[in-house]
Parts: sequence; C-alpha cells; structure tokens
Amino acid sequence: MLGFSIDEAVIAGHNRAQSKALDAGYARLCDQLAERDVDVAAVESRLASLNIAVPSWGLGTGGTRFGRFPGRGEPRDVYEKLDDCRTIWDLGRLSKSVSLHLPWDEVSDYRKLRLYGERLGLAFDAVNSNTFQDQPDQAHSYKFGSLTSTDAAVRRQAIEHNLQCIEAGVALGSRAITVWIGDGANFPGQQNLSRAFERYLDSMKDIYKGLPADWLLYIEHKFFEPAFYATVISDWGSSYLAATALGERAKCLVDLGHHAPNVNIEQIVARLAWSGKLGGFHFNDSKYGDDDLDAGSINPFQLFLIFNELVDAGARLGEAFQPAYMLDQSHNITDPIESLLISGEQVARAYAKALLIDRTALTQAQDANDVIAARRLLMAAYETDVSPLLAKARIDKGGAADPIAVYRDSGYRARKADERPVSAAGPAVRQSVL
Ligand code: AFD
Ligand code: MN
Ligand code: MN
Repeated sequence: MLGFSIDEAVIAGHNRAQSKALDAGYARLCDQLAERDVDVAAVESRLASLNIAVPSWGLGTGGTRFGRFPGRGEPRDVYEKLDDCRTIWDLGRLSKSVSLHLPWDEVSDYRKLRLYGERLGLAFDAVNSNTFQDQPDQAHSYKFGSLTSTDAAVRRQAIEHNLQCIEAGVALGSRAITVWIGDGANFPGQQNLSRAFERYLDSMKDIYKGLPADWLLYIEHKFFEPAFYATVISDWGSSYLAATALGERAKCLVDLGHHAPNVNIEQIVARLAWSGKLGGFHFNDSKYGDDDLDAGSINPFQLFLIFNELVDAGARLGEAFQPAYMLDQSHNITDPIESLLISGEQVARAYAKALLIDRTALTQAQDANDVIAARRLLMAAYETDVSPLLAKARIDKGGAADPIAVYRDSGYRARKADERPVSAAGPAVRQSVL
C-alpha cells in the first residue's frame, strides 16, 4: 500500500513560489486585526489545534438511490482509504484522524490496521456502527428495526454488533462510538412511539455498559429517512433524553443535515452545550434534507453562527468543553479528496471568523438591546477574509499554501488509478444516501 505519495519537497516548492504574496496578505490582515484589538497569536494557537476527522465512507464516490458514478483510482479497502487520509493530512493539515464505519471497514486484525495508521501519522476517531443495513451473513433482518425491534433476538444482534464495534475501536485506539439507527415507522399506527423509544433505551443501556471508562457514546439524531413517518431518535430532544437516561458518558451528536429545513441549528448547539450534552458534529451542508453536500458549500453563514456558539460556550466552560469534529459527506460528483480538503478548510474558516468576534462588545450590545450594533459586530467578523490566517496555519504545520493546486499538479488520482485497478466487486461505499 501507500505507493505514490506527494513529496514534501513538492509542497515546499509550491509554497515558496507563493511566499511573497502570502506574506504580504498575512501582514495586511494582521495590521487590520491589530487595529481591532484582536489577539492574533491566540487565534493562531486555537487554529493550530483544530482537528476535523475524515469519515472513511467519504473517501470513495458516494451515490444516491438512483445511482452511483464511481471515479477512477478510488480506495478499494480501508488501507487505501488511510493512504488517501494521509494525503489529505499532508496537504491540508486539518484532519489527522479518520472515523471508521463497521462493517464497511471490517478487517481481521485491527491492531495491524492501527499500526498502519500510526505509520502514516494518523489516529482513529469515533467508530460508527451500522444496523441500518442487513449484512449477508447475519441471522436476523433489520427490516423492521434494529435496537428498537419488537423482536428481542434482533435487538440482541444489534447490541452485539455495537459491542464488537467498541472492541475493534479499543484495538484501534479510538475513544468513542457513534450510534445512528435508521429505526422508525413509515406509517401511522405501525409503531407504538413510546414503546419504541423504551426499547431503544433498553438496548442502549447494554451498549453503554460495554463502554470503556475513557470512552464516550455519541447519539446521532435524524429527523427522517429511511423511516419517513417517524424516526425513533428524530431530534435533539430525543437524543438529549436518551443521553441523559444513559449517563455521563453519553452525548448528543449533531449532524448538520439531520434537521428540517430552516431549523435554527445554532440554537440547538447552544442548548446542548449549555446542558453539557454536546458530544460532537458531523459537518456537511444541505439545501433540502440530508443532502450530505460539502460543509460550507450552501450556507457558510450558518456554519459561522454554529462556531459563534461553540466559541462562546468554550469561553464559559473552559478546557472541559471539547466537542468532536467530523465531516460526514457523500461526494457524488467530485473527487472526494478535493471535497474533503475544501470542507475541512470551510470548517476552519468558520471557526477562525468566530474567534474574531469582539465578545465583550457583543455582550454590551446585547445587554443594551442595541440590535444593529450586535449585528454589525457579527458581520465584521464574518466579512473578514481569514484566508491568510488559514494558509499560515497550514504552512506552519508543513501543509500546502494551496492544497487543491498541489493535489491537481501532483497527478495523485491518475497515479492511484494505475495502482488501484477496479475489481468486479468495486469498493465498499455507503449504500443509501438520499
Ligand atoms: C447515514 C446517516 C448518518 C450517519 C452515516 C454513517 O444519515 O449521517 O452518520 O450514515 O453511519 O448516512
Ligand atoms: Mn452523520
Ligand atoms: Mn446523514
């Protein structure tokens, strides 16, 4: 594995060619920020420690229920996915960890996989379980639900799968499991809404018992699909109730695509942060539903407003507040590596802008009910072009000034197309994205 990779010297060469323009842009921005009394060094140190995990399932071309249009040179197994993660890390320096999905990434030896990841300088983020699809060798079907099934044997099978995910995660050095289920009802009357939730809690209690002491369990809610009438864990309220019933180490995970259009997601973030139950994010963007488009591609302002809440909560709650950041996207018509690079940068951009907000002045404006002043303070931060800060953060960590340009010039994908001839079975990809 690994094969072709982009040489450090190539990245350094690209950076050198742009260094004069970059330095000038950076100096201009620093002058501007100094006038606004922004502590640039503090912003830089926060940016330097940002990590946004890559979803293993986002490294192959995604699809919809209508079809999939695979690209050339896609990773064919989890090892090749790690090779691509390493490339994303080399260029963007924002995503040092990868979030695996079982059984899509199943291997016989997780310790060997861990060593391989470590050799590439990568770490393993939360493991994701999958009880929303049947696997060829499984005894019971999830057609009518998994953790909430009316059949105890089905529930037991789904619980065991989650416990096996934890076991694999322990071998990988992961510290969390994310549970998203597709369980629910398509028709009114199909399911007793209260009893389904009770069965969910019973099953999750068994999973929670199997959680190592230093692990977190993330509960991911989603308002619809594949269940179209009622999803068991449909919203942050259900997620919060479940996380509270389970205990301290159960937290809520917010996937940006899992809300009805127009829902005020930043307010949900504020509530969950306030209650101590905000576990983390799946970043993506959408226009209609769970579109799984690239983060920041449709509504970058919403992403900024979410980070405004996160920076605000971080200032109040201190070091203990460490939500996990992951991308969850389906790259149907773009090169996944390019989409993931751009998405990571969009998340970092939203964060950097939120760090520029003058919080003392904002609090004063809010307390004085000075609506326009408060808005202007937010806009002053949002309208600042932080590109020079982002580029500097990347370069300081050894990344590329312009990751996409280096990636394209390197011919990486064409080289991988030669190294990874497509087999008849094709790569494991996510199967159902609307
Ligand atoms: C599905 C869900 C959810 C989840 C992902 C991985 O909608 O976003 O995080 O699969 O299990 O698309
Ligand atoms: Mn998700
Ligand atoms: Mn989703």
